[in-house]
Amino acid sequence: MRVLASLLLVVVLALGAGGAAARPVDAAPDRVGGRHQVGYDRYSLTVDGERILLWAGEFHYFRLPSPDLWRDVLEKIRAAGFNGVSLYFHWGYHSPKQGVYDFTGVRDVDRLLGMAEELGLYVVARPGPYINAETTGGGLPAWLKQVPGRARSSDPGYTAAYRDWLDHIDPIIARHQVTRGGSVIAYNVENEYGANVDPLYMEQVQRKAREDGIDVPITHNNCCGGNLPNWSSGQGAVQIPGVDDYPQSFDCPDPDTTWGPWGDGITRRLREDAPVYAAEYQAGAIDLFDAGYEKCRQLTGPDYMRVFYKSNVVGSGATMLGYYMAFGGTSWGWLPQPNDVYTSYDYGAAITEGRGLTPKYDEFKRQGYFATSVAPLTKTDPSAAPVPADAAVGTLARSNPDTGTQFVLVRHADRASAADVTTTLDWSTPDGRYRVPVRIAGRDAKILVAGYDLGGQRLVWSTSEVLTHAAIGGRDVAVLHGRDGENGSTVLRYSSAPSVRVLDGRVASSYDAATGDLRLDYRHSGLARVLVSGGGRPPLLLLLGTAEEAARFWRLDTGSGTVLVRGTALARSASVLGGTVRLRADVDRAGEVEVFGPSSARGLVVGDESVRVRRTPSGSLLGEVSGPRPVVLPSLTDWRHRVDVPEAAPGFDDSRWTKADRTTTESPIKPKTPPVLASGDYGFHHGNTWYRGRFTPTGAETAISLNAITGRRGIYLVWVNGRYVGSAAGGVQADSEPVNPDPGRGDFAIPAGLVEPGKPATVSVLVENMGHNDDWTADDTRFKQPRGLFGARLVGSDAPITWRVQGAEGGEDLTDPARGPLNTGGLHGERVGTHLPGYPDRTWQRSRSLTDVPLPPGVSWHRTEFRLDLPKGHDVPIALRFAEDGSPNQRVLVFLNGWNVGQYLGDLAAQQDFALPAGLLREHGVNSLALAVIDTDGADAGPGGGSLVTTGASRGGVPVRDVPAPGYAELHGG
Ligand code: IPT
Repeated sequence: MRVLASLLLVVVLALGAGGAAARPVDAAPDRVGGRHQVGYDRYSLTVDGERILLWAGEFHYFRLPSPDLWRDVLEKIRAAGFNGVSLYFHWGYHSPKQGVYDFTGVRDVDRLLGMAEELGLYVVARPGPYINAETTGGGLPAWLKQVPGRARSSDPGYTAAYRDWLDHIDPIIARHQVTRGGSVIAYNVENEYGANVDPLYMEQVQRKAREDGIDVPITHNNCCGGNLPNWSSGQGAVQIPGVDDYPQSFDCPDPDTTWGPWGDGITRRLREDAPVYAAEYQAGAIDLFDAGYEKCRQLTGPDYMRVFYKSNVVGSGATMLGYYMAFGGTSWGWLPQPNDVYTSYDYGAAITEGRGLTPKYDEFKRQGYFATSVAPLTKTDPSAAPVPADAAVGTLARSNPDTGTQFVLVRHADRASAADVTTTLDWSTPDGRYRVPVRIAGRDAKILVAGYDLGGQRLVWSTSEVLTHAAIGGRDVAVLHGRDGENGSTVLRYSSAPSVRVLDGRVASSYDAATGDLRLDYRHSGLARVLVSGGGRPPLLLLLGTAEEAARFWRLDTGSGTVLVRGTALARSASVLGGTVRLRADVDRAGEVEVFGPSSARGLVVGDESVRVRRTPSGSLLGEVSGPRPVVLPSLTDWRHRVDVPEAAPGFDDSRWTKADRTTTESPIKPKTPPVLASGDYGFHHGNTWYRGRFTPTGAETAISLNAITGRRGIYLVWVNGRYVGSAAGGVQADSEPVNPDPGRGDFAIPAGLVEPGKPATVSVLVENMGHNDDWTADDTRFKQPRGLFGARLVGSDAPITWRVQGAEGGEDLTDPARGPLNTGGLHGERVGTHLPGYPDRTWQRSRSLTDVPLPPGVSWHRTEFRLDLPKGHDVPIALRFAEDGSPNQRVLVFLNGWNVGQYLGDLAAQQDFALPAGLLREHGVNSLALAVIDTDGADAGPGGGSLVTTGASRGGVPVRDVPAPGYAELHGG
């Protein structure tokens, strides 16, 4: 918690006398008395009485199956100025079967919380039990669909099930609480629990958390404004009720014109005695309409962030914010909730799926550094705003009642306006009344500060925004910024005329002896530097940059005080030892690096490179770092393949498959025809399921009519007596509006002569399960939708069909717990280990490329190996890229070293790249790639593309160890 401690110090120092009088949280006395006490009042959270502005980014560990990369992402989140992370915990990801839990390997959340703690990131722990999150079942385990009792209610069956989850997850969270020396600062129960609510359940989940030792404040995230219960009062009320806000909607296809269709984004205050909490504030979008995530990134880009985030902070006074998502990641395996998302969960976030930093990251940094450096922001009340001379400009203000510091939001009065307006504010600041020039060009908003004790300085007002400031090397260093080409003015106060030296750029200064005001006027361009000394205050180095220049600064805490770094693509941490600053930084190109550190610092080491530096007139060290080494990726030109559909053959031995003969089901959705064929009722929950039916033909049957429910984009394929008779799209939901009694219907003609009267015939059906519906409505009607066959009958005859079903090897009893319940389904190849490294494919046919291979309908497997030896000490994100013009009749499951990293859909233009995360990817060694292609028409050759690409290499990164998981030999004794 060292970093946290120093962050706190900044807060304490700046708070001065106007400290907090927040009340402690109710908690069992034996739980308090750990390392720190967490409290809150109407203004903010507090730790040991000191106020915190919680600026958190959402991260889903389950969408990055490589624990060492968690550190990479968490370090990037912290480096962007976040002081917290918001973490969902995914029940179904840990539990393949009722009573069975796994918290090891890629599921080791104790390790995750330990990392957050080491990095000084506060955690809002969100263990559900329900999480939504566009993941299968909304985080509820698939086996829960067989448990009697409505999910998300106080029904006994559900209660026993979720208590078992909390029995496992709560102790892990509890031991990482701030109160016990960890960094968990709040605990969120349930998720947008607004429809069909059961207050007793809300109360019981909280009581359970308390019994399990949770003593930090309990929060909730209310959805969609308006009338849904928000748990601010009454039975089931939480201590800090929060609000989820997605002002830009999910309209990714239309990023340029969309502007706040879902409200102006001001978070409502829900309780007078608790801080305003923007629990999920939109920081990206799900790609509901297949526009591709770059468009979602545009939709929620820097313009939106400036206007909506700043309006929210000043408009609502929120001091707890969770930005959804900071990094989205990958819904690998069968993690997606298929009706809303596909494999990639990039989310158009500030940090891409390939862990790259975007212009959104820069904007987060500008706002996050400000929000976590300017302490008076932790306690503000609405106050009179300066009046603009031009009514086209709108202002809002808040001020700190103890320090008087003012925060003024300046933006267009009409929030849709993109005009370029320059005007003057008539501003009564704590230090006097001023006429202050401001400009709002296009979609912009600024938070201007007045009356602020900036370190040892007095900031009277500025039209530049504050990035951050710190005491470094015996003086105050402050970074202020404005948009390129815009004028800026900054007024500081002194008791006598200070000396002003402009070290760089053009800055005019004037001193007014009557007021003591030193006024600086300049145009933002590059980075100007001004040294102010004397005047009765410690020296000040003022760095006045464009927004772009400001974003190049990194603020790092070391044992020897704060260090500011300028110029590397990322700076993760720094230490100062014996006059040398050691920087853990990522470098994506050769260029300048500058360090503002203690005056004793003379040397600089970046990564393992000693950098020759000189001291600048600014007192900093300046040098040149070298760029990354070039990376050449191998091309994949040696494939082996085979067609693999033994289940279709009439003589296939299915005697060990499970009989599908149940007549009842827990699901409120009853099958269209008996018996129950839903795969979940037989313990097969994820991926593909095979069915084999037998009937004795009468001779009159002309077709077989089936229904299957798969989730959006799912399909099923049908064979009769070994002959392929076609495929159909699976249904999403049996009873969606308007009521649909016939979901995923397919009628398959039985060709004349294929079956003979009296002679037993077989029908084989392969049904894909794209993932389970969520439970947003909390009424089981979506969540407990069946998957697999939903109805089956012969057309022309009443001959009964008897069925057997087969899914993943072992069903709920996992044979490969390291990769877990969501990695494989019931394809023959998955069951025998074809997807695993070391599978003996030497006898298969060879091809140079996937497109060389003609494919019959059904399943074929394609395997290759490639060797990597990436430059040491580099981070080289790699993806597997398919062709853009895929066949609508093909889909491909991609297995990297046995891990299912996603599904390529030939007709989904939105995703061709599949992230191959280091850890699963052997960066120094041999990798196995196995593709299961499911083809529905036999007209096309294999999928195009299939090449390795990198999304940008840098020197730096974090050390990544291979994620341990068994190969073919270990699992199949080969
Ligand atoms: C809200 C959920 O809480 C979150 O889990 C996720 O689903 C997110 O939105 C969308 O990505 S749901 C809400 C905006 C209706």
